[in-house]
Amino acid sequence: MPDAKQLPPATRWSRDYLFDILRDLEIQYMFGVPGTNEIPMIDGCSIPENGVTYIECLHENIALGAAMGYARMTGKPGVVEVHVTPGIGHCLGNLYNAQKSRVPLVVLCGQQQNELVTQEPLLASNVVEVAKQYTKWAHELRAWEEIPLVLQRAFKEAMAPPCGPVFISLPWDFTIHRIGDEDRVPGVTRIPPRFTGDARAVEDSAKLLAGAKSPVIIVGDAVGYGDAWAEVRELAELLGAPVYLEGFSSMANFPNDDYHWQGELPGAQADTQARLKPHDVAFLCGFGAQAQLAVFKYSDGPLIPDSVRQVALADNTWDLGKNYFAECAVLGDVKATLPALNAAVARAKPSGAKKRNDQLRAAAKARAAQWAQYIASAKEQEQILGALVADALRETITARGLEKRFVYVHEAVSDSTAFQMLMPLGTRAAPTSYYCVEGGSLGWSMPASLGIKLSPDGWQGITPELVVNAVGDGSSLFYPQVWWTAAHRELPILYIIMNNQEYHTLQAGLAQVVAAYGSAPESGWHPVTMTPEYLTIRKPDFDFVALAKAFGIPDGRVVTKPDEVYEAIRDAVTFVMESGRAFVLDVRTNSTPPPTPAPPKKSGAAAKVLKAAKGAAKLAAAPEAAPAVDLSAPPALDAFFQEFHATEEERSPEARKQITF
Ligand SMILES: Cc1ncc(C[n+]2csc(CCOP(=O)(O)OP(=O)(O)O)c2C)c(N)n1
Ligand SMILES: [Mg+2]
Repeated sequence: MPDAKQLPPATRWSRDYLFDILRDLEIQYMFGVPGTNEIPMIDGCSIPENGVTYIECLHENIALGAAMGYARMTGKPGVVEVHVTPGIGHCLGNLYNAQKSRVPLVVLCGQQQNELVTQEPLLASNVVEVAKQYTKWAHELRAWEEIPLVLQRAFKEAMAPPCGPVFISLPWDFTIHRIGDEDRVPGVTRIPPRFTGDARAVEDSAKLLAGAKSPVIIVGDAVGYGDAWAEVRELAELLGAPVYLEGFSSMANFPNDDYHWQGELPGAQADTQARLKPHDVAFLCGFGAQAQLAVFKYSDGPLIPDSVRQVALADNTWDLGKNYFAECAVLGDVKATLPALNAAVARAKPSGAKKRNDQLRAAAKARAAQWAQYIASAKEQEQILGALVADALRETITARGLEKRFVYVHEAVSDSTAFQMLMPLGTRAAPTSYYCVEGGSLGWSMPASLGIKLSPDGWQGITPELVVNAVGDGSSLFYPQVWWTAAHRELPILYIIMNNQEYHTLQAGLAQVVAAYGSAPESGWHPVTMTPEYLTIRKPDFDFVALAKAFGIPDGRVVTKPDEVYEAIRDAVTFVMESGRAFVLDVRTNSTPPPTPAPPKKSGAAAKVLKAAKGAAKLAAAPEAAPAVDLSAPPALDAFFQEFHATEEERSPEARKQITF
């Protein structure tokens, strides 16, 4: 047996084909959990000339999630190395998230020795079958000679529009063949993503949109990935159209300081229908997640009502007319195609746009006022409402001028509206300033924060000097061992645990199921109790600061009172930015909705609303003068709908309940 130490350092092995590609694409990290089979691959990370560092994770779903964060923040594929059947099995949650969010990944799996697989050795199975349905391509190598061919195709596919994960099973013995110095992967084929849509289809779409009496735009992740805020803003202005984001947007797909912004579509069938029904034409712009809800009845009709004519633009055929008929369908990149569409819409001079823009501006002002009022009242409460955390982050980030130097990683599931409204995700930021996933498989944010922090050059003009991850207590408990990697790699990340000691989202989900089926003639189902213990996380209670300490993060703070929140966040941000170490804030947020002191204020026309806005500005200056504010749910984001289309019932806090999944 040759002694490795006696071989010349330039000796090349078949595993080095991977490093040729990583060098070519300037990919600096490989994420994984080691097994014997992966050792030759991981060993390649110890060769300084390869320029690749192996990031040790303590669970495969962490490795996969971290690679997603790296991919997001670099625009390049994340690379993961997992171990046989349990390795790929463990990372399915985030693999699913990556597929839904179209994150480019190359997942390598160390299969057992090729000659042995048929005999069913330890840990082996048909791993391609496991990964297949969540990937663009899943393949097990037939011969070691295939490695350069397969890897170049894998990276090419992961990066080709629409991006996504690819899975490659490598029988481990294939990776240690001697190869010559001249045996190299010459490069990876790159397919430029900015292709424009058919000119005729663009003209037809513009005609339909410009002729609408009440157009609406729904933006999906393709807008964020394409960095196409400016183009969508121009179209929204030309049309006078409100802009909704798809539910569980992976990025900030539209800036929240543009008055057309209406937040994400709601997560219930009737609510989605109500938002879209007032419109005659909808523009589905890179909108992939067209059914982000859990409870649906065919008898109650389609999510986009039949009365709404549809125009769709996407970089793939699947999303065009996916669920219903799209009268105009344009296959093209959003950023590359919108200039032509906008020009055609401008030429057509849509009527009524100015009036609608005025209404949208007034509604956005009114919404800001309602939120100022809500925050002022929240500060006076005994318990901490989640919105205070978002508001405090906004205050600190803007005070320190970090708008282009922070990334917010979101998994504070039942506080989504507050974070989306209050975080500085406006025109000074970029789509990549916000990270979430479309898939909804919990445990995406803490892993992703690792990979985001490992990408200092950033993307879309955003650098991750400050990485803040707000995460529900339940969600954080899927992978708290993330903290070991954060400590081991000295990654200064601010973790904020929204600790309400429960699965609040699921309590809302239970209420939604009962509302939908409790009185339905074909069902009438009711749970044994509406307040089940299995939806709480108590007895024993968690102390997240102590938990983080066990994983090697000694710095943290428990926050229990509203008046501590702002100072705690200011100090924690200073700590992570100056010490270079992670910090954990365990924020004890309210677990049951606070009492409702008064019904929501009735307001109708925009004039009335503006009056309220002025009042709220005063109120923010003197919060002690705050009148009773309904705190049972945060104010709505869809201001245009609330002011101009909603019924009194639809304006109620009940109707603003969170998305459930
Ligand atoms: C892997 C996975 N398991 C279970 C769920 C179902 N689920 C959806 S929301 C939720 C509760 C999240 O609790 P927490 O993070 O504490 O946030 P809260 O709802 O309390 O704000 C659960 C368990 C899921 N989405 N993904
Ligand atoms: Mg919770």
